[in-house]
Amino acid sequence: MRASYLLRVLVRSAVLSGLLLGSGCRGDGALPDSPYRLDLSISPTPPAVGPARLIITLTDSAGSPVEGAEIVVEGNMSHAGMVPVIDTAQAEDPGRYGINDFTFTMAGDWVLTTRGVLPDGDSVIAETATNVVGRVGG
Ligand SMILES: [Cu+2]
Repeated sequence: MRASYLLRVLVRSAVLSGLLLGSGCRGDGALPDSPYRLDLSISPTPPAVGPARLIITLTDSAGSPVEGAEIVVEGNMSHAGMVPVIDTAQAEDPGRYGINDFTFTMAGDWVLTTRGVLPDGDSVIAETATNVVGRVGG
């Protein structure tokens, strides 16, 4: 399985339920009518239980970085009964946002929902499926 966490980008009124992806590699990023592209990468890959670094890049239709967005990532597991993990990304470089210690609380299948609100009020949503492994070396 490839460690590509690039997923579809949905703009506004995105329906998130039912979008669980079975594999970590899917698609080319944006819906045809989406003016934005939102990519999420996770370090390390695959992530382990505990803190991981998330890097989010946001670009417009011309590939230019989009600054000043408010970006929040919510992690949910594929089974019921888990408390979601929610964290806010900090701007790092133009069009790049990061979370240094997004904490995966359990091994298994996760879906990260990244929501971005742009300065002009537009919103972007992307979903990223990943498998979290047990902590290595205790
Ligand atoms: Cu769980």
